[in-house]
Amino acid sequence: MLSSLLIVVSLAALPQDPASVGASVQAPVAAESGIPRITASRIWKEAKLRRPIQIVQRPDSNDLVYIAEQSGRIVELDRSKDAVTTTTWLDYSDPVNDQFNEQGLLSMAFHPKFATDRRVFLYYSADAPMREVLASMKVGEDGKPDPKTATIILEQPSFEWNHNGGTVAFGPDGMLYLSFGDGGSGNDPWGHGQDMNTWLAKVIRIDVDRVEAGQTYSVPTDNPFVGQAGIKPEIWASGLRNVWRMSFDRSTGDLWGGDVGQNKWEEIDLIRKGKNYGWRPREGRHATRGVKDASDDVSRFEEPVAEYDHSEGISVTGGFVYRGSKHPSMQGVYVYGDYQYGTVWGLRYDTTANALTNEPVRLFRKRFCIASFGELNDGTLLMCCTEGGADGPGSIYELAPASK
Ligand SMILES: [Ca+2]
Repeated sequence: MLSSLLIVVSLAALPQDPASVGASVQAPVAAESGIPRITASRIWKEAKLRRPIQIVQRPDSNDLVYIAEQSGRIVELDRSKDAVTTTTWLDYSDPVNDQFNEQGLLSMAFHPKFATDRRVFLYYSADAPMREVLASMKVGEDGKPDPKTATIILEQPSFEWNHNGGTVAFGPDGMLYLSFGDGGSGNDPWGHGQDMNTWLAKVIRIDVDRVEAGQTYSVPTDNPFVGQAGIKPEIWASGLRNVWRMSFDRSTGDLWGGDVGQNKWEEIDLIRKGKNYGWRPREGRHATRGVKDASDDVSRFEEPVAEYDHSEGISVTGGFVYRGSKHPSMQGVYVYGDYQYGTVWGLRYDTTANALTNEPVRLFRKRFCIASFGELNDGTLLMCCTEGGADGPGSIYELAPASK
């Protein structure tokens, strides 16, 4: 214990090596250390934002940051100068339908090899008919996405305005992962959670690089249900009610998600190959009482890493594991929050032993809606919010240990 603590102390004292900035840093983790007091500081006040729902950094530039707004606009923020500048990078508000609270441009991701594959991937709601769309667009010579190159990769019909997921993210395996909600309404009336013949209430995994002529993606042969009758082969994990945000731990490759609960329990899950996360027989670590498929049989289902009840929050926003080098005390802390209550927690989890190293700690609570957390290339953790409630102006915060 003492030796690992010493490592952390000595790392903290070292000046930051400029060569390591932007690289994936894997500093030793002091697993037995506690969760530091983490706070949020407003940054980039110059950026005029409206309902920001995601912050993404371009893989090939540490200066350019992209903020997706629910309306379908993406803002490019250049932080190379003292005063950041913002421009509209893409206005896709025509194809995007953001009529209701859980519709709109919901997620974006750059191709992980963006230096050579100039595609950006968008996940959004569309109308007439109501559906969710995963599309790609090529970024042109002018540095902006060209809507003329828009290619629809897949579409999922929507029945209700709510529970549309969703995050699009690339794994360390180069595959595209996408989370779908259960199709909406309440209490999963269609039973999508446990229906393996739909993408709804699932995380899917597809390959957008190895694509046959006439197709827009392929199914990786090592997906867990390939070749099984009555099961969509794209499915990676099931029984997920509405994973609004998920992210990969850049050090371990683990996929973390926050699954939004129904009436009682919000949960944090480690989303693993072929696992069933229990919705709707279970909500959090609890049987969904009063329904015919309620289950106490936890052997069938993957239990959450953490949960909280509706006295503490009502809509979980999954976050990121901190892997930057700037704040050694935050190394390995998974930070997440509640959209509606503005509460932020941190925990540590040993993904090999499958056990919490540190129970969730409440870090702070603010009076705003936490739409997303974001991770810059150097591991810096950000948070994007709407101030003073869902219709307030957008803002960006940086998370860091509180100064003494
Ligand atoms: Ca669950």
